[in-house]
Amino acid sequence: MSEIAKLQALEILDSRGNPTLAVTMTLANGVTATAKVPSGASTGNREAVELRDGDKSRYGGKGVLKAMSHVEGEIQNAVRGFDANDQKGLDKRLCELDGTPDKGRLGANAILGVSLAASHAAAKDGGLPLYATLVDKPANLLPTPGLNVLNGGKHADSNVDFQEFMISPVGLPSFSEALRASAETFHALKAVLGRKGYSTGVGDEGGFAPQLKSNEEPVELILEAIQRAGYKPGKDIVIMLDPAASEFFDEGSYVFAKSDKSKKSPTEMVALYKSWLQKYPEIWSLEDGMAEDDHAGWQAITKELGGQIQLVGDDNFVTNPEIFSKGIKDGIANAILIKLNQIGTVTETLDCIQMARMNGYGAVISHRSGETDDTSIADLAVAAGTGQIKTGSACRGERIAKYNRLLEIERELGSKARYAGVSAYERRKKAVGA
Ligand code: 2PG
Ligand code: MG
Repeated sequence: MSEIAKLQALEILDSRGNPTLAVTMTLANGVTATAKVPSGASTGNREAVELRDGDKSRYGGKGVLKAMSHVEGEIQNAVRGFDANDQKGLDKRLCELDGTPDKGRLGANAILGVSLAASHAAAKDGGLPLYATLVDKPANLLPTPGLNVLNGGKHADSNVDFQEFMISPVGLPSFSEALRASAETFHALKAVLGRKGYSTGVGDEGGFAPQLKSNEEPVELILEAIQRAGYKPGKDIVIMLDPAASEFFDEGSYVFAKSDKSKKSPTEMVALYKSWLQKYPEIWSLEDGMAEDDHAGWQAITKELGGQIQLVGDDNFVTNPEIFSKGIKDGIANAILIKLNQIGTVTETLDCIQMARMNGYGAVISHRSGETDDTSIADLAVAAGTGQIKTGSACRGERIAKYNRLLEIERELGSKARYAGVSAYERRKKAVGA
C-alpha cells in the first residue's frame, strides 16, 4: 500500500523570487507528502544540473515548467507502483532514468523533488517523523548551528568580498539555548551596526549586509556583538567563515573586486587566513577558503591550516561521493558541506555523509541561498547525526523555518535529546589535530 500512485509538481517561488519546484507524492493508501527544492547562487561547476526552461519571456528564462513536466510525465510513469520505502531503489531508478552523470536531462531539481518527497511519504506512512526514518539508527543529536549573521559576496549588494560570516554557539547547553544566544547576538550586532551608522538591511540569508571598510571588519563587529550580548567569544560562541572563494578567483589570482580591489596569489591567500587565525582564535571553521579550481591552493591550505581548524569543502566536493572520494585521497580539506540539491538524491547525499564519517571528515548540513519553507535539512541533520548545520541567520522565514523545526525535534525527543555543542566541537578539534 506504500506504492507510489501519483506525482504532482508545482512551479513555486523561492526566497529570492525565482521559480523552483514543489513535488507532491501520493501513495496508494492515500498518504501524501510534499518536498520543495532549494537553489544556490554561488554554485560549484560540477553540481548536478538544475533544469531551467531558458524561455526569456517567463521569469527571465528561469522557469521550471520543463522540470515540472518531467515529474508528472516521464518520472511518474517510471516510478508508479514503486515502494516509497525503498529509497535506495527509487533513487537508483531515478538516476538510471535520467541517464546522464549530472542529472541534466530530467533535471536535478525534478529528481530531488521526487526523491525527497518519497522520504517524507515513507516517514508519514510509517507514522514517524522524518528524522527517525532517514537513517537506520536511533537519532537524538541536535546539530550545532552556524548562523550567517553577516552576508557578503554573491549574497549581498555590499562591498564585502567574503560571502558568509557565521556565529556558532558551541558552548551553550542545549539547542534551544544555543538558538537563543544566537538570536540575542544577532540583535546585538544590529545595535553595533546602528551605532556605527551602518545599514541594517539584510542579504539573501538573513544576515546584515552593510558597506564596510574591509573584508576583516565583519569579524571585529561580530566579536563585539557576541560580547555585548553577554557571551564569551571563542568559548560560548565561535566564528565560522565561508568566503566562497571560487566567486572571486580569476586566472590564478584571488581578486577582491568588491572591497579594496587588491589581488592575491594562492600563497598570499593562505597567509591572509593564517594571519586572521592568529589575530582571531575565535575562528574555528573555514569553508571554501580556496577556489574549486585551485587544487594546489587547496592542498596548500590543508597542509598549512588543516591541523588547526575545520576546513570545509563545498564548491569543490559538491556533495558528490565520487568527487569527494578523490578529494579525500588527495588529502584536501577535513570536512564537507552537504547540500541535497548539489547531487540530487537523498541516497547519494547520505552516501557522502557516510563517506565523511568513515574518513574522519566533518559534515555540515547546509541550506542554499535560495530557499523555501521546506525543513527537510533539519531532519536530515538530526537523522545523520553529523552535529553541524548551517541554515542562515536568525532572520527571514525560510531560514527560521529550519531552526524552528529543530526546536520541535528537540522538544519531541525530550530527555533523549543531546546537543552537539561543546563535546562535538572538542571532538572535531581533536580530530583535526588542534
Ligand atoms: C554556500 C551556499 C549556502 P549558495 O556557498 O555555502 O550558504 O550558498 O546556496 O548560494 O551556493
Ligand atoms: Mg559555501
